[in-house]
Amino acid sequence: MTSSFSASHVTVSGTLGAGQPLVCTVLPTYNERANIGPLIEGVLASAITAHVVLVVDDNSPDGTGAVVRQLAAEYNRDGVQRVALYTRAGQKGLTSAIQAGIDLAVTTIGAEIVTWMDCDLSMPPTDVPRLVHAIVEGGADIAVGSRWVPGGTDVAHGFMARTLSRAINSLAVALLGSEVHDYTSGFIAGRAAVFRTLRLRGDYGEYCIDLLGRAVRTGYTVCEVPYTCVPRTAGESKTGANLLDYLIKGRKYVATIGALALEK
Ligand SMILES: Nc1nc2c(ncn2[C@@H]2O[C@H](COP(=O)(O)OP(=O)(O)OP(=O)(O)O)[C@@H](O)[C@H]2O)c(=O)[nH]1
Ligand SMILES: [Mg+2]
Repeated sequence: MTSSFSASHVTVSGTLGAGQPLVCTVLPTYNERANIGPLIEGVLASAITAHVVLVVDDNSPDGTGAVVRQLAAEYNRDGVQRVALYTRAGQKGLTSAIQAGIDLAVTTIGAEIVTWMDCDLSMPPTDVPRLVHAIVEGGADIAVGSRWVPGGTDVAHGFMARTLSRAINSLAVALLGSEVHDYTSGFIAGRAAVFRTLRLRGDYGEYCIDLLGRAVRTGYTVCEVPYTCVPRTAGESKTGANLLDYLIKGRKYVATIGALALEK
């Protein structure tokens, strides 16, 4: 089976948010059947401008793609496409899935702003407009959903994971710059122009440190928007939750910070 994109001719009608920037939210999924429906509905219900949701699914065995196809049939009416599905077969990986989504969003869909987030509902879809607003009204090039600025917090993870995240982010702030306090956020919005110059690198969450570190260095305006990370209530974490999982992840993050600091 080859990869397929069910929105090869995405058309966004002039009646949908005329004069406003088109936003595309990329949703990378692997086995998120129970979460993807409420997430798509939440993103589209709270949208403040013309908005397309693009799910990049790695052929999830739990049938995530079928849920998306059904929602697409409901939402895509009157020549206006709001929900698109890109199914990658024989390919896996969070970073490459997000990058594939960004490429389609910028080139095929013609989005002026691209956002993305985890699909476990830990990042509230109602916060997407706040990120978009920081770009459209606030003039930022990149907006970062941040747990580690005043007004933000993480009630999803235990003490060990939060402490590790804070320690890694403190190191990143010290070595990469204090423009960002949640380098491992994964809840991002950015102007299309940013993604024409910066491509994601890495396998998993470290791509975010790398992207934000290079964005700061490039001189892009990065703005943090506080949000509350809430627990996943359905499906399984792809990261795991034991000490070994966190240490393996943490080592990669520290290595990424170190490599970027030396790359100057
Ligand atoms: N397309 C695609 N998406 C993935 C892959 N691995 C993880 N994801 C998605 O990446 C997002 C983050 O995964 P989570 O399971 O929430 O893992 P996490 O956020 O690192 O860990 P938690 O802190 O436990 O939430 C979710 O939307 C996953 O479905 C993958 O290989 N391909
Ligand atoms: Mg998550």
